[in-house]
Amino acid sequence: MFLLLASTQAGCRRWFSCHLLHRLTTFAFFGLIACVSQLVYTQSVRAASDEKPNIIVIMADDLGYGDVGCYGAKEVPTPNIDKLAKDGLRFTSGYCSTSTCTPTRFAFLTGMYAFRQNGTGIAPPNATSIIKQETETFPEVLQDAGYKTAVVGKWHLGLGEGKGPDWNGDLKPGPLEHGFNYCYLLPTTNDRVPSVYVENHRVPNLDPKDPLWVGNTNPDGQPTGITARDTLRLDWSHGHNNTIHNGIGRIGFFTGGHAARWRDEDLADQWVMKSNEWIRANKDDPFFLFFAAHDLHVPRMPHERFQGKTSLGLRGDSIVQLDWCVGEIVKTLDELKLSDNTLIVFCSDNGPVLDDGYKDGAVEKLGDHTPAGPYRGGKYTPFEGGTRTPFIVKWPAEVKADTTSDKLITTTDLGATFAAIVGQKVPQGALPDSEDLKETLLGKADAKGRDYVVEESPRGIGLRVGEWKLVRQKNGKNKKDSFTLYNLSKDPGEENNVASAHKDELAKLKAMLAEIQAGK
Ligand SMILES: [Ca+2]
Repeated sequence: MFLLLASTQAGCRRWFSCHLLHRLTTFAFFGLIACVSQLVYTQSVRAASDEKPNIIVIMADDLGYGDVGCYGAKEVPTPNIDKLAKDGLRFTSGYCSTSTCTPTRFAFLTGMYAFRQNGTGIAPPNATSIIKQETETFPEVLQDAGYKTAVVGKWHLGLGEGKGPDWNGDLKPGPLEHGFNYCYLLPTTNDRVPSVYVENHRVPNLDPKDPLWVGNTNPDGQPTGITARDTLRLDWSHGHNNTIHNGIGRIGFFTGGHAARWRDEDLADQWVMKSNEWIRANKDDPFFLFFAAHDLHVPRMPHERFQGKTSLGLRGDSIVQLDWCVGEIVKTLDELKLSDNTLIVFCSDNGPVLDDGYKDGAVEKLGDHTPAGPYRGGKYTPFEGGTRTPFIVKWPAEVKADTTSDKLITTTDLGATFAAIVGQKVPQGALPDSEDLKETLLGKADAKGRDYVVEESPRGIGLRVGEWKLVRQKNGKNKKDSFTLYNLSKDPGEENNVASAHKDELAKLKAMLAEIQAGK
């Protein structure tokens, strides 16, 4: 335009020439600035995407496939969990490894099926460290990659060694000896004693004049859930009738440690506060946080501000509290501008259970809610409802928003998958049953997922291979295990045993399960 004007208006040529030169110089100058800016921007974007992502695993407790909105729940508002799915990838065949707490957590951290080691069942109050010192955990692999690591919430993998945890001294080995730089724990479960926190190696706020004692028998004739049942504010239906704490009977006995005791209603607030403090303190390093929620494990006693929020009673209200926790963590990441390069995995440690030992109205107030979605069974069972659970991944820098995947993936695979994502080699022999499913976890188009999924449970074991599902159920002492076979594509609810009509498939899956269990 300037050139055209300059050639047609001779009288103004000189002015135009000067002006043109000035404009071109200015243009070139700002062009150069723009190019440099673009270069700097590109490099900074590249640096950001090259940066190792922060990783957060939020593991819910006893949350079923159908317990949250994005998996079909209508009676429980879960806007924060639903937003994770909206902003990320939702798996429809995401599994935890076992249908109970301890073995799923063991397999998650060690990348090893719990059946490969004795003593990995539900841990009692005085359990010592279940993870062996020589076993490499994936948080250790992440530490090797330069990560700061923390676990906040339910541990339930034992603390200490020898005769039992030294509740009044150093509680080690524990998470700090298994790959975590920091821990703030519910040491066992909320229905098991002792009802105290553990921070790193110690019970905080413990008064030496009021030492903590934990055991299986009543040491001092204290009132129990049986002798003082009429004083309970949450009655028990089975078990849970030893020491009474916070008006609720527990599994096991404890005395002392009064200044260190928690209130059930405050647990979730503590997990969120400690997690957010730790995230803020470690925001400049790549970090891994294992947020191990206690919700919605019994006794379900959410904070007063969540009680009555659903028509499902305390079980539904606990899901609302869990959802709030998710929102608070995400909010902190947003405030610190860390969300884009933080990989969040939301999952559960086993499927749902209604009456798990307390009369909290979960059965009576269920209405049309289906905790396991369309699947059979739940906690303790080898059926799909026991281990197929919510499984959501959010990582805006790498994972497409609002997508779903039907690929098979399990919590046991997260260790090898995270190692691959951060570019850290897994030591020889470590994480033996954990598959690198990086492409699957990130929702890449050509990802295959697992070929098969093992579903452990105290009542047997399941093996899913594609559409086929083998279930091996225990039938009690001196009785043979029974085998059943289901076709999940035709019968997702595992109602029709087709073992006799598909003997080849049955034999194939039985042989495969035997091989996996033998470690081949
Ligand atoms: Ca659990």
